[in-house]
Amino acid sequence: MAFELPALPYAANALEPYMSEKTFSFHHAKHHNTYVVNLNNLVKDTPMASQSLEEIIKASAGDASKAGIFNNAAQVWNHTFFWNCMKPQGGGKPAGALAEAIDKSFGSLDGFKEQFKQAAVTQFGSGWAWLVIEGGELKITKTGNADLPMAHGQTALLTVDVWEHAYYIDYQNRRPDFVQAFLDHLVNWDFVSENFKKALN
Ligand code: MN3
Repeated sequence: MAFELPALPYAANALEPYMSEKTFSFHHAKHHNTYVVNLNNLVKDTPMASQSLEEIIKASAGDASKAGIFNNAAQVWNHTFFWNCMKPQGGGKPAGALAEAIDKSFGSLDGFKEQFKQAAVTQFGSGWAWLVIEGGELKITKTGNADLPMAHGQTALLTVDVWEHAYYIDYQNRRPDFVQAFLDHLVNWDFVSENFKKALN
């Protein structure tokens, strides 16, 4: 069964003006779709064709002979996760146990935002910034290219894509402005909270 490009969890113009329909027309319909097409071509007629996306990612991580498979599988996962990390009228504040954990780990929500933004801005070249949980502790990390927390024994709670294709149409070279808008107006804290609860169970 081939992998399919998942539909966006909102309309392609729903995150305007912070992320434009034009950005989605490339980022979802072209970039994300290309990773899906490439992955299907790479695993076709191999034992991996019957594996889940997560199984493929874990089986190919760190294996140089499977770098193409890892890169495309991880990018399929990363983008689907990223779309779900955002919602219209997002941003605001987390609630409940997640809010308490963020305060404990980063001092405050503002402290978290500052450190997350710093990770996103200092990721040299293409990659991702993450809020992860590892051994019960919240951590902020960054990864290059397609790399992701799953390959490092961590569970992803939140991510932002800092490849130039994620922001160039709307922000040109201003990655810090993009990350700030993501934090202030786009983050879907309900999704992050669900991920947090699942990771603790
Ligand atoms: Mn991308």
